Amino acid sequence: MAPSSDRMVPLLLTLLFLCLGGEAVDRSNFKTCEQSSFCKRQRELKPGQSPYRALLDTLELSDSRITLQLINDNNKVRLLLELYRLQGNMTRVKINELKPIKPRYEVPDVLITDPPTEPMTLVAQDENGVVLSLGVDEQRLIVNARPFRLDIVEGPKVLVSLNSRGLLAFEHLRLRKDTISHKITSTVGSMWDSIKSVFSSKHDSENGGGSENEEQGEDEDIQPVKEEDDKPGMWEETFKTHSDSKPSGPSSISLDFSLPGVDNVYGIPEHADTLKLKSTDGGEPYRLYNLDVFQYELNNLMALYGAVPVIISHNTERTMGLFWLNAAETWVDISSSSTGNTVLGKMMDLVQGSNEAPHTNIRWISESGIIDVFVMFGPRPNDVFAQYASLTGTQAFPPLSTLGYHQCRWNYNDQVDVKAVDEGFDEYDIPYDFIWLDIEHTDGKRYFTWDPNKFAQPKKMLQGLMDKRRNMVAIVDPHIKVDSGYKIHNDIRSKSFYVKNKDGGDYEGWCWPGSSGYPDFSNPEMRTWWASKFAYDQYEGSMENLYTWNDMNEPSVFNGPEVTMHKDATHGSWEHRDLHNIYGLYVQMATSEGLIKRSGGTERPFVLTRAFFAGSQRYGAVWTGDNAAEWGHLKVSIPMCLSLGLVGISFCGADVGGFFKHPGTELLVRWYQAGAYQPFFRAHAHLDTPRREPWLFGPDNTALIREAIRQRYTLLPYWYQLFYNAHRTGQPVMRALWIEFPEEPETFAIEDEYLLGRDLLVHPVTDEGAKGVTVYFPGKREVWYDVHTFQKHKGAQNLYIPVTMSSIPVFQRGGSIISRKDRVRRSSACMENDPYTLYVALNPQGTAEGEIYIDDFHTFNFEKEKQFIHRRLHFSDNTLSSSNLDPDSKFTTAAWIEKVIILGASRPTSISMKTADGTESDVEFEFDSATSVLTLRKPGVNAGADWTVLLK
Ligand code: NBV
Repeated sequence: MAPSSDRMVPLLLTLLFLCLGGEAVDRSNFKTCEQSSFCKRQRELKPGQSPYRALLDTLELSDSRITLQLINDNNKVRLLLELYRLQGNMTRVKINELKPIKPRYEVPDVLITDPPTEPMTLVAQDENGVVLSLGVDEQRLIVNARPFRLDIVEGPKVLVSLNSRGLLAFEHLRLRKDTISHKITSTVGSMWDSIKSVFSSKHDSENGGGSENEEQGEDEDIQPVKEEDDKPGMWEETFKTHSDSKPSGPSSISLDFSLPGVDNVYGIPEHADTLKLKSTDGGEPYRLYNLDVFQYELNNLMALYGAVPVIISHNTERTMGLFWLNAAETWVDISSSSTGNTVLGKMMDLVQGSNEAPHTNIRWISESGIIDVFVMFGPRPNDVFAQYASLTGTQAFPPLSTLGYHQCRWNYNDQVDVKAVDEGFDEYDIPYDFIWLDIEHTDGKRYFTWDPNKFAQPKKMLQGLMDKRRNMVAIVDPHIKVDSGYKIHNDIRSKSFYVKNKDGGDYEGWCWPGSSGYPDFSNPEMRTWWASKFAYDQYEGSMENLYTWNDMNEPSVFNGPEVTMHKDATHGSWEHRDLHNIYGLYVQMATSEGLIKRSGGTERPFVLTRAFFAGSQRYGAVWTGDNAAEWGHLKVSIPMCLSLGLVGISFCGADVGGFFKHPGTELLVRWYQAGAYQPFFRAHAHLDTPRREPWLFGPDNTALIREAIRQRYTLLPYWYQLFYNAHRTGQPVMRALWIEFPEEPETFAIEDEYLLGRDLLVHPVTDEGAKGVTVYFPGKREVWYDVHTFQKHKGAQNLYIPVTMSSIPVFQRGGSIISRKDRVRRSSACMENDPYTLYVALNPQGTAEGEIYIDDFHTFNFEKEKQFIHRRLHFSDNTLSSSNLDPDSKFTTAAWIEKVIILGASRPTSISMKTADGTESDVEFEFDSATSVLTLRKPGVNAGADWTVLLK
């Protein structure tokens, strides 16, 4: 039988991709800064020539907000500067046109609340500037009038300067030349006039009427078109065969930030590059523009699937953050140097009293929108995480099962295949929690449906998994097949929920189903409708143990410019250009709301997304997309996930084994070993690769993979506790070493090892043929215990640790207590009530401290009803005790403590256990003097109870 056209389309598209893509990324599909006209225009501006001046007589100071007009002395266009002091040691700086001819996009839905403000007071003012007190730690904000410049100082130190290099540039909205010449007579002209007058009066009243002084009178709102309006790409831009009609003309914005004393900056994922950001001097800037990059390359600054416009700066004294809230295409230039020879640089040197100090300059450039930037002053790393979390929220607390192992490939062929793979895990005694279905499970790439032949009884399949306490994830992509026989499409079309093209029709592009529409996820009504489609009676064949994967949500448009949506497509009154980088967030947001709703608000959702933005942490997990089965890709998964963790997105992982190509067994085993210690642990593979289930590589390799996965399962209590902590505080689960050792410069560039929480140091083996790894043990006063051999290593040194194929170098910090479940079963749910083992690793002072967190592992009751157990475990003076961290919490568990293992102990004569009711009993123990390990057997207390163990 000839393949149906439904099946031919993806086949052809895959072939096309393979032919076009070849072996590595085709860079010519993606713009360089030079090819992106606004980036080019902005980068041509030279530092030290700022045309902006602050009009001090326009200063208005209310308790919590300061406004001040800025004027561009070249074209007389005015900007409105707004300053806010935010609670929690942050400052917000907004700059917009004073009177734009139409509103400019301000990113909604990212901030979780209107950030609470604090008062600022005027300290001094003269004709050169203004000094304001920010209320804390002698922090002051200094506005320099000519040229405009903002410095935030603390005591004698400059923390950050804005526009100190004079690169503030605001391309004001303007009318096209030909529109202006016909303004009086044409309908378009009068339409513009009415839009303009409605908007100006609204804006005037919001901004206290503005100032009517000489430079920008009423009739000057529409500027005569000058030379500067005619630069290439301002009114139309062509890239390859695509043209961008730019209905609003030029609209880009830029601002520079100087960070004296700083030479380490991190963040702005997603790039397949180093953790510590590099200088872009003489090269390409970092690009933030969510794109589906086929076969992405390592070590370059090209954009990838997601974008979080946050930079974290760090030196031994202070950690700070800059959050540039803009969802348009953005480029970031970074240069690190001493202040140099410019006049401004010399001034800065004077303020700092040195010209030797390191210095980092950061420049953000975005295509449209406004300048809205949050400066987070730390000063410690955890303060910055708390500050950013107060703005954009924290990591969604995932169901425990999602922290287990996930088995995926493109594709599991049919129900029989799923069953066989599921049984394989039992046969080979390997635990797993989720099996995944990729796009081929659908009826012709119509999401929310099942292939009628291959997946004829989805409920039967899901029930089979449920009986084994396992789960499934099925893909739901956001491109919708244009097909009048497909209800989802018909509904979206009839409700006019699709993104529109520039001419007002439904935007159509090519994706897996062939011709596809793209729902406008920026529309809240559309999102509510989408969410309703996950109801059990809407999504046929779905059950409670079916969760969702959103792929291709950059969005990917095979025949679009740079494989994405045309920028002049529209979302209501906004262009796609304005909100491109937040589209993917909205897709995951709507999907996760759907999963919550289908359970009546009780169950925690799980949604994996490929595209993301600031705030995406609130909606689920992220993975690093289509990597390859190469050692370099295994290595880069660490800095990629560390960078995401720094900006709030903790639930991160890379395709274990590599998506493209087929890994050798050594690479595959090493990848499992590394993946078992990364937050999202999923194996995945391309359609064209040979099968890779863990038992296909011979018994020795199966055993190694089994052991790696089992290690993951034993540590689930710790992972769960770390995610609970991330959910409450914004602190990353997977942490760069410098976060915990901020005063130790040796840690600042380390990216081949990391910490899980505070207490587990992980250095996966990521080199082919490795016989050892060099581990940096941080902390002068720390000791670290090998979790497998219990060997103790002193901190603040590099040590060569020999490895074999079974080694996963992991070390527990002395001074910590980690809870594990050492009896591994089929899936995490099967281990729910299993007993805990406490690993107490003593520091040189003979003390240790940790936590244990338990709840029902899947509902929101922990939040709504305080149904949880959260206890502090503490060891000092030979006494180990468990005490309640939250007296209002209520939950009971059947799980008990079956063992306590104390590392770095000495031999006691006896051990007794005292419970809350006063009963005391002896505890059996063993002491190994060779390793100094003391093992307490069956202390026999409930994991939720108060108790004390006394070593005599
Ligand atoms: O849905 C197919 C794949 C998926 O397996 C992969 O994980 C995604 O990143 N998808 C991309 C589309 C095609 C990739 C060539």
